[in-house]
Amino acid sequence: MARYQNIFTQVQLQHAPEMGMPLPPGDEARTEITGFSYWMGKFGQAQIGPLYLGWLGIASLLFGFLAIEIIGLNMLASVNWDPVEFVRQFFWLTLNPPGPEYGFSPFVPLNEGGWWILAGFFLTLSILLWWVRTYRRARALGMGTHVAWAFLSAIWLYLVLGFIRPFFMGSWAEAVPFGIFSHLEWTNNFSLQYGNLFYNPFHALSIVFLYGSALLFAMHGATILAVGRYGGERELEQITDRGTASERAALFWRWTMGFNATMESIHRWAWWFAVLCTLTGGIGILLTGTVVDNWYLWAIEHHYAPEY
Ligand code: 07D
Ligand code: 07D
Repeated sequence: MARYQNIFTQVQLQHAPEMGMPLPPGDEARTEITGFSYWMGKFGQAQIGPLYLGWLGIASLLFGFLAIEIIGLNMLASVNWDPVEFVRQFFWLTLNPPGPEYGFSPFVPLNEGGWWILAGFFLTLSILLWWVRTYRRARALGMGTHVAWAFLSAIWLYLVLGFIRPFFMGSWAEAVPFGIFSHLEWTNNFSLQYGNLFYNPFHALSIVFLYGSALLFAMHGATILAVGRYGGERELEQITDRGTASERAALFWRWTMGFNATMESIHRWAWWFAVLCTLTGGIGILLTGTVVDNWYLWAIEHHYAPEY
């Protein structure tokens, strides 16, 4: 009987926790606590921890907690501090940015958007510190910093939405509110106000990479699972030999569509598609209202939309 077929049928071994390589002296910020979870083992590794929690991680968590606290307490205040109503109305509660009368001033009364600026400041600090953490942990492990740069692409879109574009528009009121449905309303209104985002070619590009990421993920995930019976997920051992899972996986795509990615290039495809989704998205949002006021009229002018 095959004992090791693929990630979903791993034999779970309970053993002394694997602590990883020793860290250089003075860099011992790993928590020693570890545990095993049978159910986590069904989805990934059964061993939980050790976690590296240096000062960057702690500071990031603290600032993130502060932001969530400000958002939560403001939401609670908006339902007269009634915890039942807070839970009942949670999805519709919101903390809004300052109104247009305040422009981009950093000095806004707390209850008129000042709390939003503070929460946004702490959230951004938290995200940026977490970014440094992804960079530094990768370096400490002697890895490339690809994860950090991909994360930065998402942060770029986040910063365009909440800071860079409002800065260029001279108004906090352009920024996204904190709230589940309120941020969806903002998204809808943004499209309506600027003449239908579907006519913004960068929105189209962003969608291409979003859909493309899902397609690539499906193809890659399916391919590797399909060669799981030959040990395909153990990629390193597969690269040099003939007749391996890798070779079958590559041949499958060459036979079905005439072209195959390589074991390395497929991950570059995935990285670029994901990164370009938020990179082009951020460009599209930044151009809106600053360079282009109405995407539909822009599209007609540039023969991107038909003139009815
Ligand atoms: C699965 C990884 C885990 C992450 C999760 C999200 C929070 C927010 C805060 C109550 C894929 C954790 C959520 C920490 C709690 C408060 C104040 C990632 C996975 C599970 N959105 N959006 C959601 C954010 C924008 C849009 C869901 C964040 C833009 C649409 C969730 C940001 C626009 C839809 C959420 C952000 C936009 C959503 C699920 C920041 C244009 C949905 C997200 C920081 C891009 C979907 C009710 C998810 C939904 C949804 C979070 C920005 C549009 C609450 C943190 C302004 C159309 N968004 N969003 O799974 O169900 O992501 O909404 O920029 O349909 Mg959004
Ligand atoms: C938001 C990056 C920031 C997130 C960060 C994460 C935390 C939580 C918690 C760990 C998502 C921080 C995380 C703080 C930590 C835990 C638990 C990435 C974010 C840093 N659109 N649209 C896009 C489609 C329409 C609109 C992108 C489709 C309408 C606006 C995407 C359709 C209108 C914006 C996309 C459609 C409209 C977008 C987002 C279809 C509304 C944007 C890509 C089929 C009625 C955003 C250029 C992404 C953008 C965006 C898809 C329709 C509005 C490809 C498929 C016409 C305002 N739309 N859209 O990765 O970049 O987001 O646009 O109709 O701002 Mg759209």
